[in-house]
Amino acid sequence: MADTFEPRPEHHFTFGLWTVGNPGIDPFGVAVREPLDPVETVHRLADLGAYGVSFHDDDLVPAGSSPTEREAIVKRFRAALDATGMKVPMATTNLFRHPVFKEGAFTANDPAVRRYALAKTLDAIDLGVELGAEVYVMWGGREGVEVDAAKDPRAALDRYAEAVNACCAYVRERGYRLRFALEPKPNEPRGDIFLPTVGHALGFIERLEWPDMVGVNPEFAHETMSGLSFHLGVAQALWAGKLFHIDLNAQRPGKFDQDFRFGSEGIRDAFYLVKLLEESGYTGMRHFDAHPYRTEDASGVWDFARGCMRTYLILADKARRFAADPEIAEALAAASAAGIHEETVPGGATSGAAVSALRDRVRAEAADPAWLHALATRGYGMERLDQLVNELLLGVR
Ligand code: GLT
Ligand code: MN
Ligand code: MN
Repeated sequence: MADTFEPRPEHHFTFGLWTVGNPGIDPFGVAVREPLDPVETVHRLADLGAYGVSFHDDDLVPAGSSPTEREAIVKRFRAALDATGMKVPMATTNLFRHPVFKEGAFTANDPAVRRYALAKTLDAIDLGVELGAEVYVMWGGREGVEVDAAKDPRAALDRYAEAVNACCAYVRERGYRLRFALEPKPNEPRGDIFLPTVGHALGFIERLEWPDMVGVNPEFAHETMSGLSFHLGVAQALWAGKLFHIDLNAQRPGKFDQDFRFGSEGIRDAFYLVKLLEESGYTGMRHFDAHPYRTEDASGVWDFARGCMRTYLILADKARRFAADPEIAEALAAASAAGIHEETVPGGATSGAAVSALRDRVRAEAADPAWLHALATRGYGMERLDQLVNELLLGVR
């Protein structure tokens, strides 16, 4: 049944083939669902109103396929894309499943493993670009350590940077229109992973050869695992002009990487995130990197996919209501929320003279104890504001 929250291609919702295709394997149990044919995935997601799909090289072309098999697979997949109008905005490499990557891929101690990882990535870049990808995600799940004695972490970062530089050099040489997005994660499957948070990744990018070609792909679950605010991490990525892609899902802090349906946990965090994305003018994909509960059969998989997209649209609607709500506007005024947009140093913080003039002015004002007392004792009305947001989210306003 159609309603206001019906997903449509212009909403730019995308799913990894590995998400709806997740068979429900966990460290304690075997698969509970049959593998999904990527062509069926494209059709089902198109029917649900998605914009496109993403994939790891091996999700589409199983490892060990011959060139003829690859060609047949790509042809059949492209036919599904053409028939549905679905796009492939992002692609990535599986550098974590094969045992060869058990000690790392781009940061493995053994140069032969690193070279294999790089060659596999270049092949996967060709495949992604062939199908239209403009963003290439790098999630370094195996780039990490359990035994600190065995790896020089500074050299590992050199090798990591070298691998990203090599991929950029290849893309430039080929003339591809492709940008890279590094995906941070603190741990799992490795004990500790390099580039554990958005902040670490942003710092790393600035040391690369072509920093403009590289941004981030933050994931809700991963920042939340670190006990961090996803909303603030994404805000900083936007501020730095580095939000090239995003992985939406749900996660409770302090747990394994749950990758639940978007909005199923942390609904307030999800709300502030959607509000941020919608208000920032972010034009990229709203990509779901989540998977259905292990309890689900084939039909539950599509309930899951539909739920991710509907929750996003519902929260986008809540964000519009937030902006239009007069009582919320009053509470925001009481909190001086607009004040954050005013320059601290009128005329610009880069002028030493303006900074000194400001100091002199403030000194004079602060000499009056009443002035400081008024600032110190004022209220911000945030209890009221926060409750208004709760009531908005709970559907009573
Ligand atoms: C894997 C991981 C995700 C990454 C995918 C891209 S693979 O499912 O858990 O967070 O985004 O490599
Ligand atoms: Mn995850
Ligand atoms: Mn992810």
